Amino acid sequence: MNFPDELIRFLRKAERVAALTGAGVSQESGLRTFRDAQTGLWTQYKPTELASPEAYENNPKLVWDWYAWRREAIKGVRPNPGHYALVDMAHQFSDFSLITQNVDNLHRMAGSPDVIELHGNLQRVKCSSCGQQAKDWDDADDGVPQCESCGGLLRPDVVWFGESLPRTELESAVEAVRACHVFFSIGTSGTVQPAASLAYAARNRGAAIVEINAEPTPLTEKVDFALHGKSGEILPALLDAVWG
Ligand code: BV8
Ligand code: ZN
Repeated sequence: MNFPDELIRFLRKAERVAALTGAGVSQESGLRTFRDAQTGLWTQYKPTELASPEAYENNPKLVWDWYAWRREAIKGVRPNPGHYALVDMAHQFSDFSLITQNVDNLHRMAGSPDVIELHGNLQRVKCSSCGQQAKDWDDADDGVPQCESCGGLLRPDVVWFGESLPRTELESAVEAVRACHVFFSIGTSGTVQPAASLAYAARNRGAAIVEINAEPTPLTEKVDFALHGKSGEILPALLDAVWG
């Protein structure tokens, strides 16, 4: 796999870098992306229908079970070479920020030290009333498990459509974008806001934008370097070409 000399030169001298990842980086780990149709008993639902406070209000058990099913589904899933390449890439720059839209915990599992999780994490569960993190809960429970402090119903600690992003994470992401010389957009269709705006904010600050994605996206025509293909193949090859 060869890369433009200009990109290689640029990365060799870059100091501050930010990367935003989406479901595409987990696709080679066997996780379907949001674009893919739901599988199994969830086929009749669209993620946007279930990942919302309204859906949880109307039918907490259905939403709880969907997330319990997703936690179960990722038990056997492991990071892929793309996740590991991002762990290595972080050491090549004086300042590297990894921002993810994914809730699958695979960046942490791969060893990325600080991951800015814009949309939360499937492995975390909190109380829908008092917000306290739940240490453990019984997934087999036939209802929705309750908070041990206040008895409120538990919910996944993820950001639903219509919910605001956690303030600290969003501020860290905006800070990283403000300062970066290079911004990677990896495995994301750039359809969900405000995450999708980060690339444009970086571009407006004069950062070079590198897109690594299986197919073109609305961002593609605005980037400096568009690398189309699988992130699990491109990222390790890029690491090798620049710092090999
Ligand atoms: C908010 C956690 C303020 C839950 C997620 C109308 C117009 C515009 C915006 C809105 C609107 N109405 C509402 C909004 C805002 C809304 C939004 O953006 N909606 C969209 C659908 C239009 N956003 C919100 O609500 C956000 N909050 O705005 O707060 C507010 C407050 C009150 C009222 C209004 C606003 C909250 C958004 C967070 C939602 N939570 N996840 C869960 O997971 O269950 S979003 C979820 O979907 C993911 O986290 C991710 O962000 C998104 C999926 O996107 P991608 O990751 O990009 O995945 P996708 O499948 O789309 O693309 C994958 C790409 O990878 C593809 O391009 C594919 O080609 C590529 N690929 C595949 N394989 C590979 C690959 N690339 C490389 N290698 C491969 N192997
Ligand atoms: Zn509680």
